[in-house]
Amino acid sequence: MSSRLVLYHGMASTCSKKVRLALYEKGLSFESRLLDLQKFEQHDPAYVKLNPDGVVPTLVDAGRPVVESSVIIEYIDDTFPGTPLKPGDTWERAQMRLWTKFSDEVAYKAVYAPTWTILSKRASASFEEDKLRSVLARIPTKERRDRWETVARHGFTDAEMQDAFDKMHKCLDRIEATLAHGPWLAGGTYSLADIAMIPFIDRIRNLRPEFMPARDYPRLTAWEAALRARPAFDRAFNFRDDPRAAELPNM
Ligand SMILES: N[C@@H](CCC(=O)N[C@@H](CS)C(=O)NCC(=O)O)C(=O)O
Repeated sequence: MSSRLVLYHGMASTCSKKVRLALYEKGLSFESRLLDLQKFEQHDPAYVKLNPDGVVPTLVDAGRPVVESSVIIEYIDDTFPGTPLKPGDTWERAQMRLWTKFSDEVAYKAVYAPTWTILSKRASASFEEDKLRSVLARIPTKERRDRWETVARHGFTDAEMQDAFDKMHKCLDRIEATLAHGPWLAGGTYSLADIAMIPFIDRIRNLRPEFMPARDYPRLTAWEAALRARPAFDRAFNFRDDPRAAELPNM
């Protein structure tokens, strides 16, 4: 039987982990369509019809696509029963939305360049001049085309990498400060704020563990441990519900 929900996602993709975590927290099952981002499957014209930016994730609910990870996780919570993932208190809900916004605007940029510097090695066979031109031609937005060209031709500059590292510190410091009023990012309730930020903190831990010693970040360390202990975390981050999962890198 085909599932009402179909998720197009990437194995290592932080934005996809946000969405998988929300789905599993709600106890939802979905049909998985894992895309190989280093083989540019996200630029397939059929997929671009669902996601005009040619990026993952996209959640399709009964034939209707929803894009943008922060929008998708709120859609999931609004649409399906189960544990609410938004605080009942409206001030806390506003804090939650500031975190989902921050995850898109700052946390994403903290990990993008360092992550792609590592993952793009798998894509390098496509970076020879003749192949590269056809890869770039299929990318639907100028922003992404420019980014892929940067990755393929010379990599990110030292200034771009430094900017990413500065943003990593900003994420860690802001979480540590906020959790003084925890135990969760929006306050008393586990919410989409935690779901939106943990994939980026997990990625910073993979890339730069020395940035986050427990002695400097005791509250963040406890928060991260509490999140990792939730059953949905393992399912979302060590995703196995697709035969393709074993073939793809997970950072
Ligand atoms: N703001 C978007 C960002 C989506 C995004 O950049 N996804 C990355 C993976 S985390 C991607 O598909 N990259 C492939 C590419 O740029 O070609 C969201 O949150 O959904």
